[in-house]
Amino acid sequence: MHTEHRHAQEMKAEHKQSALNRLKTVRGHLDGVIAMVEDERYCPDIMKQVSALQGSLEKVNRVLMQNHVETCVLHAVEEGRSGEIVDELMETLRYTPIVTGATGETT
Ligand SMILES: [Cu+2]
Repeated sequence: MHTEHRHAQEMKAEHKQSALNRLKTVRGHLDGVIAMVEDERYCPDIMKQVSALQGSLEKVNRVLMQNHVETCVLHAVEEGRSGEIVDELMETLRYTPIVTGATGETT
């Protein structure tokens, strides 16, 4: 049922930078965790780092969600496509445990 979405709205520069910075930090962190597994480090220590990575990725989604609301969603509402965008938002919430406050942190 998913259609390919064009990103008609440019990302806000601050959100783009924030998302990129966070993702690149995750990449470096992930390399460290891979090295931990290769070294057969203590399992709970590795799990702690994986959990931290998951939290970092949730924050990326939070940034992307904020960008999406501030650009695409507002634009869609202005164009009178409210129903369509609400459906899409509800679908998007599946990807974001952050809406439940699971990560407990704001950016
Ligand atoms: Cu968007």
